[in-house]
Amino acid sequence: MEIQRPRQPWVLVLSVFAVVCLLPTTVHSMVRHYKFNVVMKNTTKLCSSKPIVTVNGMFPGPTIVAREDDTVLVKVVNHVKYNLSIHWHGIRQLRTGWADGPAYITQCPIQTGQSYTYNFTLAGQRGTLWWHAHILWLRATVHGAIVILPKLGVPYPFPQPHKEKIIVLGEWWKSDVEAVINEATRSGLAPNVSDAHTINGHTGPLPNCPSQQGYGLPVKPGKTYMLRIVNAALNEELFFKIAGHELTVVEVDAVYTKPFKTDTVVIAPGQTTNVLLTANAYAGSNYMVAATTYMDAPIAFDNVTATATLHYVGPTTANANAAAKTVLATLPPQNATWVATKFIKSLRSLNSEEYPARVPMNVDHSLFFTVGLGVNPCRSCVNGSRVVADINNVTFVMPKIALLQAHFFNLPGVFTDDFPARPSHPYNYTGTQPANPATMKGTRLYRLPYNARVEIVLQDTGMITPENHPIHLHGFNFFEVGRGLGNFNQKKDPKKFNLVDPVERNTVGVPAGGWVAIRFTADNPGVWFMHCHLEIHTTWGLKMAFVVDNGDGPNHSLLPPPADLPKC
Ligand SMILES: *[C@@H]1O[C@H](CO)[C@@H](O)[C@H](O)[C@H]1NC(C)=O
Ligand SMILES: *[C@@H]1O[C@H](CO)[C@@H](O)[C@H](O)[C@H]1NC(C)=O
Ligand SMILES: *[C@@H]1O[C@H](CO)[C@@H](O)[C@H](O)[C@H]1NC(C)=O
Ligand SMILES: *[C@@H]1O[C@H](CO)[C@@H](O)[C@H](O)[C@H]1NC(C)=O
Ligand SMILES: *[C@@H]1O[C@H](CO)[C@@H](O)[C@H](O)[C@H]1NC(C)=O
Ligand SMILES: *[C@@H]1O[C@H](CO)[C@@H](O)[C@H](O)[C@H]1NC(C)=O
Ligand SMILES: *[C@@H]1O[C@H](CO)[C@@H](O)[C@H](O)[C@H]1NC(C)=O
Ligand SMILES: *[C@@H]1O[C@H](CO)[C@@H](O)[C@H](O)[C@H]1NC(C)=O
Ligand SMILES: *[C@@H]1O[C@H](CO)[C@@H](O)[C@H](O)[C@H]1NC(C)=O
Ligand SMILES: *[C@@H]1O[C@H](CO)[C@@H](O)[C@H](O)[C@H]1NC(C)=O
Ligand SMILES: [Cu+2]
Repeated sequence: MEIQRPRQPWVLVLSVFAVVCLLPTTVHSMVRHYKFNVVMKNTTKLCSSKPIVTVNGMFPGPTIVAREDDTVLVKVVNHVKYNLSIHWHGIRQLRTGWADGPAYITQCPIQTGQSYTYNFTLAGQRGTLWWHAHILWLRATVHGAIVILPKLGVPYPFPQPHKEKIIVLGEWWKSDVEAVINEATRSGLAPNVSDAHTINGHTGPLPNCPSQQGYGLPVKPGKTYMLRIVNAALNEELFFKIAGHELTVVEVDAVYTKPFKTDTVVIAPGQTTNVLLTANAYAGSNYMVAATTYMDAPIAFDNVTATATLHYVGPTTANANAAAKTVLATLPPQNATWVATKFIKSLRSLNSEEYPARVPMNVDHSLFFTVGLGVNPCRSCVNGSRVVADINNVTFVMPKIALLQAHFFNLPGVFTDDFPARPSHPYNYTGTQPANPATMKGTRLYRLPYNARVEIVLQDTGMITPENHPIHLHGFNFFEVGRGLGNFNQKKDPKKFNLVDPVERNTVGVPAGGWVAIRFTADNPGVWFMHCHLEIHTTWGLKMAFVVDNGDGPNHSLLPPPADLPKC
């Protein structure tokens, strides 16, 4: 994914490098205009073709490239039969919640034939993020990377790489994805798992489709590259690996980390990871690049590995020839929890003078949220029951109009602000499960005053099965101050919290049968969604929202809605 041709003169769809060269050197922040035409596009993978929803006919979609402090305007025009909205995943959206994107949370959907211009400023962030549809299961094909370059003249806190490459990992179904989730919603059962994974839109050759080309990653001997990796898969955490090469992690979720070396990257849906790759292996071989599922619960998963090829190029090593031997990657087994744990425990904020970790030392709101599955009665479903998911036993019900509008205009009857701060009936979450796996329904929010310091312990439950849940919070970054297996212990565990250099991010994996503690400061007024980034769990109801009140004065208040905000 390097050079993509602009569809229209005013559509900036260039490579990272091209844009770097074109950036004017006199202006310090600029307004960047993009146009996203959402259109169907017939696409062939796994040797069969189907129409998919795309932005500008591309899969993955166009990359947004901007600098810290720039304002980004994206005009989204909906030419497809589905309702649509787009989320700018990880962008803080300070006071601009109207541009966040989750349908029925911060906006009504952009209906067929309509358009909406997302308007937001990139304040205090630099690194890789991504954008994706935030309605139905459209994000399977409606997604792309966001590259936020540092301010002009500000270097990376690591040696400048020779080149940068975007690596978007995805999941592909042979069937229409909306048919897959509709079928599951009707039956009350889990949806079909995907048929393949993709690396920048390519599966690589597969036994049942050997002609399928893989993505190619050309490198020059001795040079260092930065890979900006995005996990855009719907339901699967992934291991990412390049045979014969070590990777140095330098950033996650657009926050610099202390660099560390690894041979395997672990990345959950919603997360991004920047790594440095030095081309220092034998240049006469090709090397397999692989993305494969990490799943340590007894749940069906897509076991098809996506492959790409790293190959050396240059005056003395013109080995782009297919005859060169390919060194295969040794992949961890799907249930290699130890590989995931080692990777996750290595992540630390850089916490330098320039990039300090501003961890809240004290907490005003201490929340304990269980995350897990449940089963509710359903007359029309297979065997009369439906699998659901919940936070603190509440299966979230989507409202009919956007929560942010209801909040801003004080519309009654859309939501209540009584989301439980802790379970009403505590039990041994990772032990024997209660006989009744039912949940309750509600559109319940948790209210926070401006600047409240918040701690949330996210506790996985074993209801139906323990499982890893990548939890994503909109509107904020948070610090992962602690994690562990079993039940969180309020007396012992906080003593082990890292309040010095914990990793700062927007999506965190709650380990299967364990817990994670996060902290953030609620310095962004608005309504902010929090949900599992496994799309099936979100669909099943593993979601809630915070309503953060305005602070003092206009600078600490939500802006009024833009004139073209879609209506319900
Ligand atoms: C996709 O292909 C079908 C038939 O193969 C055709 O009818 C349809 O017009 C094509 N759609 C697009 C968007 O190209
Ligand atoms: C974008 O939002 C800012 C306020 O944050 C406003 O000043 C500006 O006019 C908006 N731009 C457009 C094109 O609507
Ligand atoms: C799901 O998988 C089953 C079994 O392979 C198949 O019969 C069904 O058509 C699939 N559903 C969709 C929507 O592809
Ligand atoms: C992947 O899963 C399918 C279906 O469960 C199974 O038939 C196949 O053997 C598995 N392949 C590998 C490589 O494990
Ligand atoms: C991982 O899965 C393999 C089978 O695929 C099984 O033999 C092994 O016990 C599992 N390991 C763990 C730690 O669950
Ligand atoms: C439905 O119930 C039947 C009979 O108890 C059982 O055999 C079957 O496995 C159940 N199906 C599912 C999907 O749970
Ligand atoms: C919770 O369940 C686990 C697993 O069965 C058990 O080891 C543990 O002792 C239980 N804890 C309590 C407080 O009962
Ligand atoms: C969850 O709520 C349902 C419905 O009110 C109730 O039946 C169930 O016992 C509750 N479960 C827990 C663990 O609180
Ligand atoms: C609001 O913020 C702007 C821009 O940062 C600043 O110029 C202005 O003084 C602030 N106003 C108040 C009342 O703090
Ligand atoms: C699209 O969104 C509008 C506004 O919420 C809603 O009235 C309509 O039913 C939706 N259309 C579909 C097909 O879901
Ligand atoms: Cu989940």
